[in-house]
Amino acid sequence: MATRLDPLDLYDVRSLLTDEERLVQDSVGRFVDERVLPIIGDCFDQGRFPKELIPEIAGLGLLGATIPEEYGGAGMNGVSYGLICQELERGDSGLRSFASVQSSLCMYPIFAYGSEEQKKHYLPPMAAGEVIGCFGLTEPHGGSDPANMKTNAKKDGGDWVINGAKMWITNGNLAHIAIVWAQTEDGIQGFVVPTDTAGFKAQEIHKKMSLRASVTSALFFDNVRVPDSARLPNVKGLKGPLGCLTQARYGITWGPIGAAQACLKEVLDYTAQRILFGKPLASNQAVQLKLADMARRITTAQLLSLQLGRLKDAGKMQPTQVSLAKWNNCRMAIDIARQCRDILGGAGITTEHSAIRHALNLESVITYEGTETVHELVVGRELTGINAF
Ligand code: TGC
Ligand code: FAD
Repeated sequence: MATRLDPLDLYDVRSLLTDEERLVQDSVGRFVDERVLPIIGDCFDQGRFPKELIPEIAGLGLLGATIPEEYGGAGMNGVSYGLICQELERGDSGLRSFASVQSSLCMYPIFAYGSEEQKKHYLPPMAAGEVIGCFGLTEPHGGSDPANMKTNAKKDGGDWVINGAKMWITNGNLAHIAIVWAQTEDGIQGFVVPTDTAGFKAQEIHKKMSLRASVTSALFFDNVRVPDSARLPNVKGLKGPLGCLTQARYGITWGPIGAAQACLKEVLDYTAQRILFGKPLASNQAVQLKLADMARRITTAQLLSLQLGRLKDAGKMQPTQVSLAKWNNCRMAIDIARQCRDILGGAGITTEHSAIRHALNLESVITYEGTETVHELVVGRELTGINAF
C-alpha cells in the first residue's frame, strides 16, 4: 500500500514551500502547540486576550513580518506571512486577529503611507510588541460602506481636530496608537493618534459570543487634537484604508485554513475512538463522506492561498482575487467547524474541544474585513463590470 497521505495536507502543499517558508511554519506551529493550545480554551471561556504572549509573538518576528528589517520588521515574503496567519489561527482566530491588525492594518499603513519620521519612530517598537496599534475604519452606522464615514478631521492652524466614533475595533483597549480614518476637506485621510491624547476614549465591547480571546472596542473622538505630523502624508481617499484591507484580507485567506485543520484533526482522532453501534464512528459511510468533503475543501483553500501568495510576492495580486479567496476560505472553515461540532455530539458544545470555539470565532472572521456578501459582490462586479453595491 502507498504511504498514507497527511490528512491535513492531502496534496503535499508543504512541498511547494521553500525551506525558509517551512522553517517559519514550523517555528510558529511549535509556539502554537506549546504556548497557545494549553491556555486558549480557558482564555476564550474567560473572555481574555492572552497578552502575556505578546513578547514571544514579537520575538518570533510575527509582528510586521513583511516589513523590511531596517524598520524592525522580519523582511519575510507574503507566503511566510500567510503561513504565520494559518498557524496562529490553528490556535485561535483572536491571536491571528491581533497579529493581522498590528501587521497589516497598523504597521503597513505607516510603512506604505507614512513619512520617514513616522516609519522610524513607530515601526521598530511596533515590531517589538512595545507599541500596539488598532485600526479605526468601521463606524456604528454601517461598516460595509466606509465611504460614508462621519468621523471627520478639521484643520485648525497647524493641527487637526478629530470628532466621531468607530465601532468593533480589534485591540482598541490594548492599543497605544490608533490608525484613524477620517473625512477631511480633501477626502478620507489617515492619522496616527496616540491613545492617551485628550478627548480619545476606548470602551471595551462585552457580551461577545465570538472572538472572546480578543479585545474589541468602540472608539470615541471628542475634539481630539493632533499635529499635522500625525497625518499619513502619502495617501488620500478610500484607497488608503482599502489598500490596508487588501493586505489583511490576504492574511485572512490563510488563517481559516488553520482553524479548519484544527477541527478536522480533532474529529479524526475522536471518530477513530468513539464506538457507537459496536464500531468506530469513523467507519460509517456518512461520517467518512463528511470527513472527505472537509479534506477536499481544505485542500482547495490551501492551493488558493498559496497561489494568491505567489501572485502577491510577484507583485501581481489583485483585490478581486483576494476577495474570492477570503470568501471561499472563510466559508470553507465555518462550514467545517460547524460540522465538526456536530460530529462531536454533546462533547462538541464545550471548549474542552476546539470546534465550537473555532465555529464561533469564524462568525466574526466571515463578517469582518468585508462580509461574505461584500466579497461576493466584488467578484460579481469584476465578472459583469456592473457595480451592484
Ligand atoms: P471603489 O470605488 O471600488 O474604490 C475606491 C478606491 O479604492 C481602490 N480600491 C482598492 N485599493 C486597494 N485595495 C482594495 N481592495 C481596493 N478596492 C478598491 C479603488 O481602485 C479606488 O481607487 P481610486 O484611485 O480610483 O480612488 O470603492 P467602493 O466604494 O466601490 O468599495 C465598495 C466596497 C464595498 C468594496 C468597499 O467599501 C469595502 O470593501 N467595504 C467593506 C469594508 C470593510 O471590509 N471593512 C473592514 C474594516 S477593518 C476590519 O474589519 C478589521 S478586522 C481585523 C481583525 O481583527 O483581524
Ligand atoms: P453592515 O455593513 O451593517 O452589514 C449588515 C449586513 O448587510 C451584512 O450581512 C452585509 O453583508 C449586508 N450587506 C451590506 N451591504 C450589502 C449590499 N450592498 N447588498 C446586500 N447585502 C449587504 N472594523 C475596523 O475598522 N477595525 C477593526 O479592527 C475591526 N475589528 C472587528 C472585530 C470584530 C470581532 C468584528 C465583529 C468586526 C470588526 N470590525 C472592525 C468591523 C467589521 O469590519 C464590520 O463588522 C464589517 O465590515 C461589517 O460592517 P457592519 O458590522 O456595520 O455590518
